[in-house]
Amino acid sequence: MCFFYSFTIELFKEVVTTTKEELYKELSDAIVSCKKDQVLAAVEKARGELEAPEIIENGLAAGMNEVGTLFERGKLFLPHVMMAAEAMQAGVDELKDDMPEASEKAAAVIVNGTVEGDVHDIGKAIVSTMLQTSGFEVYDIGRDAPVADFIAKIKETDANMVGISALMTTTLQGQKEVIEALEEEGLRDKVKVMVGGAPATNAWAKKIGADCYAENATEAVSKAKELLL
Ligand code: HCB
Repeated sequence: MCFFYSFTIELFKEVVTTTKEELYKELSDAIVSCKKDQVLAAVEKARGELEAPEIIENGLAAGMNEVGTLFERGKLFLPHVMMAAEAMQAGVDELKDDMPEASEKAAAVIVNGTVEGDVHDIGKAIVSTMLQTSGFEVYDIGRDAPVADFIAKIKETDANMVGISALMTTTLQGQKEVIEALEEEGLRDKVKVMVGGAPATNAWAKKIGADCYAENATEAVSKAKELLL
C-alpha cells in the first residue's frame, strides 16, 4: 500500500514536470514564431500552471535567446527579431498583474538602465519588474541612457544600487563609464553596482570593479538581496 502510494506520487511528479517542460517549449516556440497572437495564447495557457516569473524566464526569454541564435545563423532576419521582441514585450505586459506583490516596504532603492548607444531593453525591463516585485524600489531610466542620466537618477533617489545593462560588445564599455562616473562623483562607496546583458560576464564585472554580474533576472534578485539586505 505504502509502495503503491509513493509510486503514484512519483508518477504524478513526473507528469507535472513533463507538463511544465512542454509549457516552456510552447512559450519558447511561440516567440520563435514571431507571432504576437501565438505568444499571447501560449501565455494564457501557461498562466494557470506556472508562476509569472517562470513563464518569463524559462519560456519567453528562452525563446528570445533562440531567436538570437537563429539570427546569428542567418535563419531569421532583423524584421523577425523586431516582431519577436514586440511579441515578447506583449507577453511580459500581459503578465504584469500576475507578478507576486512585494509584501513589505521597499528594502532598498535601485536605479536600472541600458547604457547609451544600446536600444536593447527587454531583459533590463524584466529585471526591473522582478526586482520591484521582490520588494525593491526601482527606477528604470530606460534604454540608450547617457552616463549623466544614471548619475542624476542615483542622486535624486539616493539609490543604494545601480543595475547597468549592455547587450552589445560595442556598448559594454558604457558599464565601465558609469562606474568611473560614480567614482568621480564620490558615490562609489555607497552605491553597489550590478552589471548584466549577454556579453557581460563575471570576469568582466570583476575587471571593471562592479560588485556583481547577474546572468538573468532571478540571479539579479538574489544578488541584489545578497548585497543589500
Ligand atoms: Co539586437 N543584437 N540589435 N535587437 N538583438 C543582439 C544583442 C546581437 C547579439 C545579435 C547578433 O548579432 N548575434 C547583436 C549584438 C552583437 C554585438 O555584441 N556586437 C545585436 C545587434 C548587432 C543589433 C543591431 C545593431 C542590429 C542592426 O541594426 N543591424 C541593433 C542595435 C541598435 C542599437 O542598439 N544601437 C539591434 C536591434 C535589435 C532590436 C531593436 C530588433 C531588438 C531589441 C528590442 C528591445 O530590446 N526593445 C533586438 C534583439 C531582441 C536582439 C536579441 C535577438 C535578443 C535580446 C533579448 O531581448 N534577449 C539579441 C541576441 C541575443 O541576445 N542572443 C540581439 C532576451 C532577454 C530576456 O535577455 O540577455 O537581454 P537579455 O537579458 C537577460 C540577462 O542578460 C540579464 O537578465 C535578463 C533577463 O533574464 N540582464 C541583466 C540584462 N540586463 C541586466 C541588467 C542587470 O542589472 C542585471 C541583469
